[in-house]
Amino acid sequence: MARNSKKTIITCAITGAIHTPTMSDALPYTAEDIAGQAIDAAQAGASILHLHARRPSDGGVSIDPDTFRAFLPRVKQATDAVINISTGGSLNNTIEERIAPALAFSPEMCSMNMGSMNFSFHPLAGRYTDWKHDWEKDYVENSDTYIFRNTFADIKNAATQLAPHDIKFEHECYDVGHLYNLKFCMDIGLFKAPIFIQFIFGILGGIGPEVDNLVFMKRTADRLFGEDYRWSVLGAGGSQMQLATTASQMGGNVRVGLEDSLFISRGELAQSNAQQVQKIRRIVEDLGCAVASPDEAREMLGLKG
Ligand code: KMH
Ligand code: ZN
Repeated sequence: MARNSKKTIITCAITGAIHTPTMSDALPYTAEDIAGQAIDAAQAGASILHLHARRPSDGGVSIDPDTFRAFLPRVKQATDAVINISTGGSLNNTIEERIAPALAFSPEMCSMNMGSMNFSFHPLAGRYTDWKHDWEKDYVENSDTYIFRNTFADIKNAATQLAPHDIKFEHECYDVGHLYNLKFCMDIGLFKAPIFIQFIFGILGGIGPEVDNLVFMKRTADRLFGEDYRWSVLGAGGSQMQLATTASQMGGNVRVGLEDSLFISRGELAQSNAQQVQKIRRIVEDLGCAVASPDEAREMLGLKG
């Protein structure tokens, strides 16, 4: 399969671990709402559903497999979308805790974060709203609580435990150095080609959301991985639709969803995940590309099915 397939895979990341329900009424956190929005997103054209779980009581992040169990069967029963379970957890979970849901459900895909970093919701991502938060003060004074730990030992530990499950990883690369980390991990035998890379832009602590940076990440990945990789783009906050559009025109795949941005356009909160999927689907198709079905995505990425 050619790397730059004409079909575009849309991933939808339904709720994540960063945004809070106080920021948008649309952010799902009960099992019912996560399932409902995931099903709607799949019906709108998302062939991969990237899933986190949350506590139904207050919307906080949960890595308890039981909270996934509360919505996964419903999603699987109602759609044939590829299930992608996050191993990101929250910033204070250990890697053991973070991989527990993927080990419990052995999905077709799960995330694999490729480096340690300061990880903050970018202040600019909220520039269109009146959210009350002193981002700068918080991030500086509480820096220690914003460290996203993904050491080589963590990556090796996760990769080794997940290997028997034949799960395709969504390699989360937040900066160009993470591509070199990934290459190193391949060289020492942790991951086998073809790999699937999610280029991530606009997280404070990672590379910024400029098109130049997308071209740079892509060119670097071409150099490091040649024909051995497939790729997708995630722009956080206000960069979501612009970078997804650019990626689709460059032959890549796209990720949208309320995990990555709460907006549908400048100053306007999205009503749902499906609304974002509909928008990027319309753009991709208007610009002459076709959207991949779940089975086409399975074939393009070489999933276990
Ligand atoms: N929250 C995104 C920027 C994960 O779930 O492992 C990256 C992500 C990580 O989706
Ligand atoms: Zn995620």
